[in-house]
Amino acid sequence: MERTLVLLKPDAVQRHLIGPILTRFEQKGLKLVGLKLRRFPLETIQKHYSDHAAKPFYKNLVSFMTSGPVVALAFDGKDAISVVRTLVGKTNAREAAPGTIRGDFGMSFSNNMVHASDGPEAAAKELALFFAEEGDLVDWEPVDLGWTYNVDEELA
Ligand code: FUP
Repeated sequence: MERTLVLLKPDAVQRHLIGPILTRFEQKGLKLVGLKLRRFPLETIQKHYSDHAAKPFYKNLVSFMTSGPVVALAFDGKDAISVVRTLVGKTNAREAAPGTIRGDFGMSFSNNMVHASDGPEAAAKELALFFAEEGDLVDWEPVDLGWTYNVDEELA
């Protein structure tokens, strides 16, 4: 099982897309283990995008991500990191495939609604950043786990 971080960016919140986007992840079979609506502090967003600090788009990116509330989500699932990235689609929403979240809901490169961790190292760092408090992440067992997966084959 893997755990990954998703952010619903300020454009998703402003455009009333929290529900439709969350539904995509839930219906896929990912297990929601963390959910927070916050205006995250500037330092949190700067740390989150520290890999991009030298890039020309960094300033706009940080300003966009602090321009309104963001929803932080944590999901568990088999291969959750790549499963979520596939659901989200290409960075430029205009080029993202139909059926993906960006492909179905957006028209922009920068206002692309969703962030998703791009690997295990990033996921660990980002989960620690956005779900740092005791009790932020909730472990529970979905009753349909044995229908979502073939438990013997896939979760052994
Ligand atoms: P992604 O992994 O698809 O979220 O994209 P990146 O980590 O490469 O980039 C992070 C965010 O920076 C993107 F969601 C959009 C923004 N960005 C730009 O605005 N311009 C660029 O040239 C590249 C990224």
